[in-house]
Amino acid sequence: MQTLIIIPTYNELNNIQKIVPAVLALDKQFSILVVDDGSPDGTANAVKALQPVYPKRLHLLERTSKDGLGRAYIAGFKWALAHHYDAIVEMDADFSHQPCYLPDLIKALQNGADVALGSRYVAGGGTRNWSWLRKLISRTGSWYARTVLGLPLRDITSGFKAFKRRVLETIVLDEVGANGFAFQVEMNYRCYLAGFKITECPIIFIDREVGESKMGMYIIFEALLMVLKLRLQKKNLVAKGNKVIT
Ligand SMILES: Nc1nc2c(ncn2[C@@H]2O[C@H](COP(=O)(O)OP(=O)(O)OP(=O)(O)O)[C@@H](O)[C@H]2O)c(=O)[nH]1
Ligand SMILES: [Mg+2]
Repeated sequence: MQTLIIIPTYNELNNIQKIVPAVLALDKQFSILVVDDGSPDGTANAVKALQPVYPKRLHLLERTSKDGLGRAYIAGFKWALAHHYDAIVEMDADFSHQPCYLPDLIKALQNGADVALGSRYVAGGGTRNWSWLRKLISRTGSWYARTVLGLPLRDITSGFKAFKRRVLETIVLDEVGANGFAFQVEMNYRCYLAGFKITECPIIFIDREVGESKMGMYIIFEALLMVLKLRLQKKNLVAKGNKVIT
């Protein structure tokens, strides 16, 4: 499967220089799109410097200012659909999402899943070096979203996931409203309501070692409200999301 791994970045200079080689060494069919929001630390320039090493396999989408993870991914998805990729992957730059799990996600798609979710909360999955507070926020968030939305998934906020192309062709990308933490929840909900098969693959999630976190209270509040909003919009989403799946 020709696979595009989308890595959104904001001030990830040190991480991007390491994650690009680690990902591209795994499989000749893997390419990367870095979506950078004008990182002041020069992340985009580091990508440009690496591009000649990986002809046609390392791409860069530059946006002018920090506009949130969700918007960066939507821009990346549109770029992917304008090119010929069979699978599109979401992945953080900070090595919380270990490249070694990428083949598992792709294998899950080949075995029939439409969406393969890197999951901390299924057998074999877990977290390393996370503070009790991050664990609590993540577990509670997953429970809250699962309960309110009735989603049969364990790790609803995971940002390490692979989509078959047709999934992103079906979801109305311009209508995805969430931007922070809730973006992952909203994408899962839209995929579920559209009838796509979502499979969870175990991953061990490692806390970032380098660079600064972009998590904040605003992102948590947005997530709490967004889940309620999605639940209220359910009828509308079902009507719009359920295009005929071939
Ligand atoms: N393009 C873009 N990338 C972003 C933005 N916010 C975060 N990112 C990137 O999205 C990925 C996830 O962000 P993180 O800061 O790691 O968020 P997190 O994993 O919830 O929190 P920590 O790992 O604790 O820092 C990283 O690769 C970030 O550089 C943004 O506004 N624009
Ligand atoms: Mg992170």
